[in-house]
Amino acid sequence: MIDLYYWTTPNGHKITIFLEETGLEYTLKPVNISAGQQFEDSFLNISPNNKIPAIVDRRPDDGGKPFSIFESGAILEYLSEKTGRLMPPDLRDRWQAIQWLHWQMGGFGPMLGQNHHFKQYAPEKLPYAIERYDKEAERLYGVLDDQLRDKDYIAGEYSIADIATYPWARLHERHGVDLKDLPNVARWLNTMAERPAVKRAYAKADTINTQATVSDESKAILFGQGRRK
Ligand SMILES: N[C@@H](CCC(=O)N[C@@H](CS)C(=O)NCC(=O)O)C(=O)O
Repeated sequence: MIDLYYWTTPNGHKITIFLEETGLEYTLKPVNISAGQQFEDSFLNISPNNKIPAIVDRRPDDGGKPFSIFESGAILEYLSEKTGRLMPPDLRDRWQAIQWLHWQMGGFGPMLGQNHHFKQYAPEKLPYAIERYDKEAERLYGVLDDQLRDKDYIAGEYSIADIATYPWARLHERHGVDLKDLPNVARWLNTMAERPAVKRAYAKADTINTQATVSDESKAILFGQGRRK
């Protein structure tokens, strides 16, 4: 029922986790972003920002024609509304989940992406950029640890806020973050990793792409983009 345009990256994993959690029927449509498949017209019609993930709902609830959505946060909200799952019913808890989803989308994900970029991929090692994003990673993981202090999950009960945040936080080593000072994040990461649906989502990723390294050619594709012609 759902076509998921996907690659094996943190933003891609968010949606496979959601789909595995809810059992919604889906078909994976791999888009190899290291090979430039995100620039194909058929994909751009669905995702004009040339990024995965994106979905097409072949059976939207209004009974109308197939319907596409890009941006992982919007997809999670849409699927949560469609299934009535993974969003707390209580007004205050629901808005906790929504706030933390937006925190992940606007802060945790983008800042950690820059952190990894300047440490791992930038051709020059720029101390200012590395320090800036290391500090930001330290700050953001601290904020998450505080939020998880007295809860099993970010918004109290398990929600799309956890699903959005986990694929990034599980890469804490790559962000230079040591869990020893983040006991609540460490506990939550273990809880998340043990969820059968999370295991299934990552097992599925391994069937799509086993290549973790980024080549010089793919760096040029991913990091050399200007305005599309
Ligand atoms: N805010 C977007 C970010 C998506 C994103 O950055 N996707 C990356 C992979 S994680 C991508 O498709 N990159 C391909 C490109 O930039 O050409 C979302 O959460 O959906």
